[in-house]
Amino acid sequence: MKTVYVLNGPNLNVLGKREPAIYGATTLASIEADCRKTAKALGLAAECRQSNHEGDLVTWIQEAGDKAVGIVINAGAYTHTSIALHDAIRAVAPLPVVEVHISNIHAREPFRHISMIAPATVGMICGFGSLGYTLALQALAARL
Ligand code: CA2
Repeated sequence: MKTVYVLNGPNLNVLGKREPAIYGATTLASIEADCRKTAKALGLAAECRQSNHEGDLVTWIQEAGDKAVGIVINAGAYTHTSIALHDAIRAVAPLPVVEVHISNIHAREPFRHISMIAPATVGMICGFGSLGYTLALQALAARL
């Protein structure tokens, strides 16, 4: 079975427990279960991981370069700051990477309008809540 890595960054482990007005009431565990189900329906296996540490995400992107056919990533706030994640994604090219955000980052504070990783990805899905992960997996599967 071909594997897709679904990576989530800092604070996404508290989804569904804080700020439901912005991020919804769905927990990360529920999103990950949905990802596994969606991936299976697409003939893929989802390997889901979350970390609050930038280096873990870099390591997992590198690992996906060897073990996966693509990556779905919500890098959380590192989206807006991390050249290390940008470089890691570039380093696994041509592995396709789809960026996801639960909220519409372009409709929020100016500091969220810039994604450091966007130029290294296939594309971004944002503003559709937890559905974004399903859409990202579908986009990745279509690309493969
Ligand atoms: O909209 C998204 O998915 C974000 O990647 C979520 C990040 C934020 O920094 C990005 O700008 C957009 C935040 C992760 C979740 O943080 C929470 C904070 C409080 C309660 C629940 C989640």
